[in-house]
Amino acid sequence: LSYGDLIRRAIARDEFSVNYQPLFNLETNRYSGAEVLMRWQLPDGRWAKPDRFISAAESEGMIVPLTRHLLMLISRDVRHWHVPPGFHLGINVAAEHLQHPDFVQDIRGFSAQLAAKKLNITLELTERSLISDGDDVVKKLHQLRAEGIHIAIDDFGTGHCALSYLQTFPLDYLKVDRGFVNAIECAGDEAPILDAIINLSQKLRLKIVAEGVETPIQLDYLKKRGVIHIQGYLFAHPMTSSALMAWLRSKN
Ligand code: G
Ligand code: G
Ligand code: G
Ligand code: MN
Ligand code: NA
Repeated sequence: LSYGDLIRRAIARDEFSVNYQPLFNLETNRYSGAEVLMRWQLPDGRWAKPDRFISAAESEGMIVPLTRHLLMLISRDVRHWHVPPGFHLGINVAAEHLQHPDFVQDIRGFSAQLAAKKLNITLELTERSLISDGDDVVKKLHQLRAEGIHIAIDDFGTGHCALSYLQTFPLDYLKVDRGFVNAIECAGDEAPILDAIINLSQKLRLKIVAEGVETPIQLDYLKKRGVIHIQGYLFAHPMTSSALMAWLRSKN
């Protein structure tokens, strides 16, 4: 069996599940959303590595069916959620899905299923996915934004991309890659690239999310520079849907 066949069989056997990593908002001092992260538990109980099976799904033409399956799994979870209106849900979208003719319809259908919860759905795109078919993608993103979907650039700063795309595409958030946050190791450290990204986001009126925040020193650095949205192990690890609900009940 090819990796693609294994993924197809695993979808049929319901072996995929979803984890949610809470995002903390320093303005409200509350958890204000979560990023969706896909998980695959093999029949022998081991967990497949997400970066491995996701890149395999991409190269074997399975990322679109897998992401559609993921959207179904999320809907199944969210039905049991009690969250305030505007709670953020970040979903990673692969380049190939963005280019797919049914992309807008897939997201629209998903959003319609969850409409009652009034979530703030944010699609996390990589810089790489914006390179090809630019005009077509711009059109799709405008359509979705007109329907209340938000757009984030994931792993910002790692994409070998000309920055001009920041003015071409309709965007809401930059998620600064955790590598730039990791540059802050000790009190007194400077992180010039992180500072530049924060300044850039302010000039462009984009909101910024800091990823991979692991230490109080990093948190303090970000706080001092006005970063509001924080994601990282310092606050919360990825967790199951029911653990997320328990987390929000006890922390918010
Ligand atoms: O938990 P972490 O190891 O989950 O994720 C590893 C990588 O896999 C990250 O780059 C993350 O963005 C990606 N990833 C996790 N879940 C998904 C998903 O549902 N879709 C896509 N396209 N990527 C995902
Ligand atoms: O590429 P993307 O940003 O979507 O990937 C998210 C990945 O980052 C997931 O694998 C998630 O488990 C991981 N992650 C989340 N918070 C932290 C953190 O504080 N430190 C590290 N090293 N990884 C993190
Ligand atoms: O202590 P409490 O249950 O309120 O903390 C909730 C979560 O928020 C914890 O995971 C904690 O790490 C995180 N948290 C909230 N505010 C801060 C802060 O200012 N500094 C640090 N280090 N963690 C914080
Ligand atoms: Mn992401
Ligand atoms: Na990222």
